[in-house]
Amino acid sequence: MLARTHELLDGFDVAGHPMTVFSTGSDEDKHVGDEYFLNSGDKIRYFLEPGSVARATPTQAAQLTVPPARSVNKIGHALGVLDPVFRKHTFSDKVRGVARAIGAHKDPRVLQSMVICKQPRIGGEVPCHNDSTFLYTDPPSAVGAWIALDECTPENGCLSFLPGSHKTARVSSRFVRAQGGGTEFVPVPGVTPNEEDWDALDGWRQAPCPPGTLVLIHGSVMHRSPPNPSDRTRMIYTFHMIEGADGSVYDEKNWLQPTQEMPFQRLYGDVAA
Ligand SMILES: O=C(O)CCC(=O)C(=O)O
Repeated sequence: MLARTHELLDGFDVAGHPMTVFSTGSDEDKHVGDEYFLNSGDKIRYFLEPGSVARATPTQAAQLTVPPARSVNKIGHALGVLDPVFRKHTFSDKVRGVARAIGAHKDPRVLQSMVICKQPRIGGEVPCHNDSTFLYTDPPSAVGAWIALDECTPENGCLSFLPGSHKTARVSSRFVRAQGGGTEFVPVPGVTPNEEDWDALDGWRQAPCPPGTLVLIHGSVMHRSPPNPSDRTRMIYTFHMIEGADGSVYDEKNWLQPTQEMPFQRLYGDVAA
């Protein structure tokens, strides 16, 4: 998967990428940027590190300040379905066996699969969050499968977790498509938000790990990762699972929506090789 990631990055062609939209900030261009993000659930798209783009000026278009292969923050969000290498690993007997062993879902569906690059020196932070906020189901059911492709250390931005937070954090808001375009957080009706400032609490623990490690992330656990100021990449591959069996509702407001061409794939179903 690491070799394939480098192939994808080396093949990344910035021509036609809506990079400019993130820089000019005009409403029309922002709309193009939103479209690029919101319709990425059934595609392989490249999202840039803010630190890799020099903003447009009146006399010059936005441009990359680093080579294209170094500019990418993440590649998603249907990598595990559309790319043969990532698909092979996502729908492997090994992964299916792990999903059966943890028994979180009767009929797990795979969604939001991506590589996060955390590029040397410019790799940005992933702020404190839990995954069910982003992939909201009623009841909450998200589980992340996160696989280190590089050595992940405190120096290059390994994950940190707040142990036990999955038992107390309520999924009280969800990340949805905003009516006027773009995205926003809205409250989950009937769920009282926690009062904690999770980020500021004591007890956060870093989770360094060697390449090849699979980390299973409970949909309610608070986690985060800092920027990568080091000279080494911190590549990881992650996909998420939700309950697809009757009784679980995937929220129609969620930022990521299944499409007719690509419904969320069944982990235990047949996937074309
Ligand atoms: O890899 C990271 O730094 C963050 C990943 C993450 O937060 C997630 O997969 O939910």
